[in-house]
Amino acid sequence: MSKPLEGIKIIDFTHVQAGPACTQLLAWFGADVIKVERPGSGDVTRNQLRDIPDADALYFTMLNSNKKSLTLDTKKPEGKEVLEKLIRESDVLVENFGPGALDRMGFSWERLNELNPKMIVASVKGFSDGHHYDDLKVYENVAQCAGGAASTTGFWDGPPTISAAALGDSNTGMHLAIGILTALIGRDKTGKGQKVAVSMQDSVLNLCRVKLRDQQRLDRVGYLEEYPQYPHGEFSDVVPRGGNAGGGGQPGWILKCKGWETDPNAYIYFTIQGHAWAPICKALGKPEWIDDPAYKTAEARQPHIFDIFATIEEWLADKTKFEAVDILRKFDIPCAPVLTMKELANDPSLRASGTIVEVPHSVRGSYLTVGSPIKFSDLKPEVTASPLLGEHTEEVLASLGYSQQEIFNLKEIQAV
Ligand code: CAO
Repeated sequence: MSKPLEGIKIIDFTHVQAGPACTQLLAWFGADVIKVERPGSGDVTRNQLRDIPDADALYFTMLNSNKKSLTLDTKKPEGKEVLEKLIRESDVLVENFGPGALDRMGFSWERLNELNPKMIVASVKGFSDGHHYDDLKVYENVAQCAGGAASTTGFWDGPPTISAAALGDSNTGMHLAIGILTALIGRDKTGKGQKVAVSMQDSVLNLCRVKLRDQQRLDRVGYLEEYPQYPHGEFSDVVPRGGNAGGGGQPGWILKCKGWETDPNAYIYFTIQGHAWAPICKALGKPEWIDDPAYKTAEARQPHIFDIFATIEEWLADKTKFEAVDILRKFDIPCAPVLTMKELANDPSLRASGTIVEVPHSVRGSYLTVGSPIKFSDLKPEVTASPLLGEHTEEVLASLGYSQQEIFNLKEIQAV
């Protein structure tokens, strides 16, 4: 069966995480993704945090599967010439260089559009064009701070906190992938390419939209009833850090289970859904709470919600996180164990669904990666190894019409 993006040729001028996450996704879905890398060094993540000497680091292999690697010094005239040929026959160019780098290389949007008016040019930058910080280089944690995630994550008595989830990097890459697919559909109608730009700040803020909701509620009423600060604590004029509070209309918290004293992850997340109050009381062996006016409504529960959580923790004291969830699931209570990376890596369900996949690699042996989180009825994305640096240089140059002698000469000039 042909894959939906088969026939779409993508110049992958990306590095580190935000851009590569985007192009990897498109490669899984069938696009021909050619990663253009600097001769001799390539994407910096090939060397970062290596666990095996002389083998591409996991940081690289887990973000660049299913791609080809073409080494090309695009600052040299011969490299520019190859890139121009590639541009003329590609559908998309994706880049996440620092601000202005592509222009300095001689490939401004205007020039790219002139070379191939049908090509979509997709960029990740830290801040959007015209923003007062649009000259800044940005990494993940910088974006989490700039996009509102850090000020709203963590505990109220601690500093702003970074999430381990790549809200700035991979999340921005996913936004960009949506933009590229939209522009491709648009091109089918107009025949024209366009520029697609996503900033890391905007992408983080998009995921923090409920915090902007909360800022407006706070401005209006002066408190936020689902936060731990309510009703006994203080609110200032900015959205506070709410610890592990649920962000919707149902309170939740991370609760200790059996073994928490020695196992830092012996916890579950427990949600108190309003309409599930009766099942919760039954599950906890507290049927008397069902109609007790001090417990019956969400409003009545809120002032002593942490006493309720403490009672649930007493119930959890002799149950592991897995045993607790197995009981609570029967009562329709939204909950989950706090899972470690080790548990996730070995989870049979995730292996069966293709979310955790083992990929053979010619140098490092097999490694685990996260496969497509998007599941289709008519497409099963296969994850193949990331390319070695320059692995496909000859193949790509030959496909552009270069003879063996020209390829040899080019490689000499480029010092590949
Ligand atoms: N041949 C020749 N030169 C190449 C090349 C190639 N194949 N590929 C890249 N280069 C050059 C670029 O032209 C640029 O040169 P100049 O700065 O002289 O114009 C340089 O390599 C790359 O610069 P950079 O600014 O992208 O790299 P950096 O390591 O200084 O910064 C980063 C990295 C990520 C902070 C920056 O790229 C950035 O802000 N990107 C946008 C935001 C982003 O995507 N960040 C997320 C990264 S994931 O955490």
